[in-house]
Amino acid sequence: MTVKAKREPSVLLNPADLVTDFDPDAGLAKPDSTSVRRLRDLGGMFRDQAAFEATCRDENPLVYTVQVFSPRDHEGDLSLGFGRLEPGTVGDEFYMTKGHVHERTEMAEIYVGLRGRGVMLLRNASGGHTRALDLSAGKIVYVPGHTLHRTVNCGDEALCYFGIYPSLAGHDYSSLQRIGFDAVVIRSPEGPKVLGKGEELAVTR
Ligand code: PAN
Ligand code: ZN
Repeated sequence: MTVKAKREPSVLLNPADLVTDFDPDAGLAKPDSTSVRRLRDLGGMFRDQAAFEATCRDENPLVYTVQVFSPRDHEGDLSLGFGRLEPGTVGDEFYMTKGHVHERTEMAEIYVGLRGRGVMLLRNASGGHTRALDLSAGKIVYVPGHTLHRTVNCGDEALCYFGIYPSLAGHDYSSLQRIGFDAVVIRSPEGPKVLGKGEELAVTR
């Protein structure tokens, strides 16, 4: 019996959808979608609730923008998220993303630091302690599947990066509320510090 080779659908129907310009500072020229997070979207995530409320009282500053390039979202496809995280703090804690685990938890992601000074917090979704890795310009961080991930801007300029992930990965923010990160990144006179349960954590570079 002969088995016919399965015909793959052509993906090059519209090549114009498969290419975009980008700028490491400003992002993508032709994003397929854009989302903006302001400080009030991050309620309950900073350790100093009084400082959070004081900062939000009169204004609602921009914290980060994510532009997604996702030409196709079938099994096997990839998407790219360009993140731009503004500099700032709530109390002494640096601005950060919400953080999530992928809905398809087994799916990994690769982050590429483009500009600025940043840290990624990673935590196994089944527990264990949070780890801190350098995500400054010129760094690449591999986020394995089953891992909560958050980016933190610990510099004085915007932190810009790419995250490249399977298009079907999805974002689960509810596990974050259950598990969270047991570490914060704070400004100190000696420079940025990552504090785990009361003790300073080393940043893997
Ligand atoms: C990134 C993130 C981006 C924003 O593209 O979505 O850094 O972080 P939150 O989604 O946690 O708000 C990514 O990890 N995508 O999978
Ligand atoms: Zn992700």
